Amino acid sequence: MSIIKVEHIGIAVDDIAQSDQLFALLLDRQPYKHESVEREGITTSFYDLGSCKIELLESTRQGSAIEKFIEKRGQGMHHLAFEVDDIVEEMERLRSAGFQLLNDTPQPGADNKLICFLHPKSTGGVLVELCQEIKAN
Ligand code: CMX
Repeated sequence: MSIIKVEHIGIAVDDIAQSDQLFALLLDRQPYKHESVEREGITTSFYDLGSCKIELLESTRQGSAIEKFIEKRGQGMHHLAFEVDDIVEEMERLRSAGFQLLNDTPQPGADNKLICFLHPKSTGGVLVELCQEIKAN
């Protein structure tokens, strides 16, 4: 098995505190985690829906991918993340199939994951993330 399921949907927001109020009301639950990812210049909150999660993303750095996205398109759906069981193997499969990978090697991401993004120009306009849980040895 390669792609297992939709792990989460990423939503770019202007103000995470404000959006947390909206999404807590919409989803009828509180976020289970707030986490900043320095390398990406973002802060996040995660909502657990059982089979899938919702990730809110706010930019914390000028020029970050989230800031650029909101400038161009406004708040809204930013990426679709698929859980994979072997990210290196899956990256190789997709690279060979002609998809444009945005990372040469898996990178550490939020929520204890190794991640890799695929350019939306090669995936029909959807920014796709592959993610694999980092397991403690
Ligand atoms: N979904 C769909 N299309 C997107 C997009 C997105 N999230 N972000 C940008 N695009 C589009 C742009 O609108 C642009 O389209 P047009 O040429 O039609 O205007 C096109 O992709 C290319 O844009 P670009 O200007 O060449 O490139 P950007 O500088 O906007 O970068 C991208 C786009 C995807 C390469 C960059 O955002 C990236 O590297 N993303 C991966 C990292 C990331 O998103 N990190 C934040 C989340 C981290 C996390 O969840 O942990």
